[in-house]
Amino acid sequence: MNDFICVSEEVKQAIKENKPIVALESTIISHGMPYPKNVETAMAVEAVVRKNGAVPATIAILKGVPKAGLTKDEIDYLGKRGHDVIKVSRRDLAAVYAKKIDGATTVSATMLLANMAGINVFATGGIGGAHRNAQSTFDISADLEELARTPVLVVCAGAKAILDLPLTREYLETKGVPVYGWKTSNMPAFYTQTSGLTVDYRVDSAEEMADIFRASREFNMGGSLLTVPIPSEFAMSETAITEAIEQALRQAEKQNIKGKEVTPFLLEKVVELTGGKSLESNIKLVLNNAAVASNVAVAISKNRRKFW
Ligand code: PSU
Ligand code: MN
Repeated sequence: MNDFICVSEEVKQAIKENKPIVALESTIISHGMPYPKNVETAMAVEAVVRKNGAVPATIAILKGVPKAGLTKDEIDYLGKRGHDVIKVSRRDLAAVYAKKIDGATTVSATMLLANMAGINVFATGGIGGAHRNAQSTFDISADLEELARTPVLVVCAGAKAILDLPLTREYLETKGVPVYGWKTSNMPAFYTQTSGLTVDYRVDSAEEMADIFRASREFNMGGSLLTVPIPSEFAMSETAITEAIEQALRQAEKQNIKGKEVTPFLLEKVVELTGGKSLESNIKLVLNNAAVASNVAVAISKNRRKFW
């Protein structure tokens, strides 16, 4: 474990005893959902992790201190401050630390910090990816590069169709990031169960995923992506979500939204345009991913052979 990151007593103990731990990101709290649903969801996700036998470690930077394992008050603080907290991806870490300010970590920064702390399973909703027109804008999330280099298993519901999913898929392939499908061969598209794309390998149990992930560590392969389809009862209608996404994209273009603002802007607009329906689906799939991630973390920790 690295001393640079402040790990809560509970998480520290779990690391020492090789107990299962699931890392959780904080940009989803500050920038991914509105208050107070963001805080309620973050707490519910932690409860699901515990119920499934693992220890939750929500990751963020508070007054410059990178932390793994937040208190309820700290989660509440991030949720209330929302967009006033800096959205921190890999490139922001050093400055936010040295300036002693608050930062909510994206998938990329959460992976990096989780790995520093010795945590190797991470649950979230969706990852960032190649945006539409990335061919000319070069707007490709740092999440994809992080997956290529940092040996953490990220459990998500795929990527949102606000992105160019085929380009995102190709990029992962180029970078050598394995994409697994939880009980499916189709890559899910966040609000819907399929994207029309395939995964590299279907995985049918937590034990199988644990074996594969352990092997990926031995081969020094970098990160892995386990995609879990949203449970069918919570999935959205393809036409409703497509329409909302198209409209959100048009508004982003009209308002000339750029850089790190793009994803939070689109997420917010989609919630608005679906009358909050997409938010409910979003919450359900995050809870589902947290349960799957916990089961995999438990399976990984059962094998006492340590590769890291
Ligand atoms: N996609 C979602 N919800 C989210 C995000 C992505 O469905 O909350 C957040 C995650 O923190 C992710 C980040 O790492 O947005 C990606 O931002 P960007 O596209 O600017 O890299
Ligand atoms: Mn971007």
